[in-house]
Amino acid sequence: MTAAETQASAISLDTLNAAGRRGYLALFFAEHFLGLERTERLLGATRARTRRRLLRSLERYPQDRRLPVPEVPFTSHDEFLRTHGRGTDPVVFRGAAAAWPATRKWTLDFFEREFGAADCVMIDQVGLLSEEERGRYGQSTVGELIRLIRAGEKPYLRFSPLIKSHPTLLDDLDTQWLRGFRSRFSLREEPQLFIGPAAALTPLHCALESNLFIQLHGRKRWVLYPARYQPLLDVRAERLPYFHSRVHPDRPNPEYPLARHAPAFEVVLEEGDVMYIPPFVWHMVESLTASISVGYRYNALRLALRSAWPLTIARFMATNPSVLQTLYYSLTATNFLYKPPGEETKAAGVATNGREGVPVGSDS
Ligand SMILES: O=C(O)CCC(=O)C(=O)O
Repeated sequence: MTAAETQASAISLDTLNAAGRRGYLALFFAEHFLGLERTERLLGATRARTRRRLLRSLERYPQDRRLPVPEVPFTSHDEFLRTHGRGTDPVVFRGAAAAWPATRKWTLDFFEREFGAADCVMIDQVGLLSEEERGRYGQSTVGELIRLIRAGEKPYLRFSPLIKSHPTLLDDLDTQWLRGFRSRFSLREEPQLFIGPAAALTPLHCALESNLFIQLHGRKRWVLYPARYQPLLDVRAERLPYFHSRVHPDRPNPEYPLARHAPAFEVVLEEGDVMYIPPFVWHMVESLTASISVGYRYNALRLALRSAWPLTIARFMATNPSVLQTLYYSLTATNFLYKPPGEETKAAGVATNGREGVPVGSDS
C-alpha cells in the first residue's frame, strides 16, 4: 500500500476536530472525574448531541474500510526511526524473527516439556476477555493450560510475565534487536507471553506502551485503528491502566454507528513475523490456530504524547490501579495486569470481572 492510498482512506485529525472531537474529549475527562453514572445523568444529553454531530460530519466517509498494515523491510534501527519510528501507525516486518531460536523451538510440546510445572495466571481484566470466555482470574500451571488446550477447551494465557520469571526463555529471542527500538529514555521493557487455542479473541483495547509483537507459533489476525479514532470507538473513562472499547470491528452494532466510519488496518501475522504497534493504537486480536506469541513492550513517552495526549494524561491519572501500584507490580516480577495470588481483588486495586482466583479448569 502506498502512502497516498493510506492517506486517501484516512480521516484526518483536523476533520475529527471539526466534527466534534474536542467536545468528545471534554466528556471523556468529565467521565474520568465524575464517574460513568454521574456523567450519564448530568451530561448524557450533551454526549448524545456530540455523537450526532460526529455522525453527521462523518456520514460522507465510506463505512467498514479495511487496509493492509504496511509491510516494511528492516534495514537498521536508525533507518526505521527515520522512516516510521515517529509515526503513529503500525507496520509489519515480515519474517524478521524467522531465524530466531524461539520461532523454531516454541511449540505447545516445548512449553509442556520444559515449563510444564511453571505457575501461570489467567487474567480476568475488564474488556480483555472475549464474550465467549467465562471471565475469571485463574491460577494454573503451563502443563495444565496446554492439556486443556489440547482437550479442546479455551483457556488463554495473555500478557503473562512467564518470560520474566524464567529468563532463560530470553535466550531464544533476539533481545539486542528488540532493545534497538527503544530510546535511551525508555525506562521499562516487558516481554509478555501469550499461549492460547484457535479462535481465542482479545477484544479491542490499547495501552501507553509501544509494542513489538512477535508471532512465534501459529497465526493471528489483527484489526487495528490509529489512536485518533478514539471518539468513534465508544471508549469510556474507567481509570484503568489500559483502555478498552465495546466495539467489535467484525460485528457492526447499531449502538455504535460511529465505529463503521473508522478505517481499520488488518493483517494476519504468520510465524516469524513482527509487528510494530505504536502507543494507543487500538487492536483486536484473533488466533486463527493454536498460537504462541510475545509482546515486547517498552515506554516511549514522547511518542505516546504524539499518538494520543489525552490518553497519555488519562493513563497517568489511572486509579484502578494507580501508576505507582503498576510500577510496584512490574518491579515484583509481574506485569501491570497481574494480581499477586492470594490478594483480594480490591486490595490489589486491579479491576477484574469480579471473580476471585480459582484453579483453571475447575467449575467452581
Ligand atoms: O494476542 C493477543 O491476544 C493480544 C495481544 C495484545 O493485545 C497486545 O500485545 O497488546
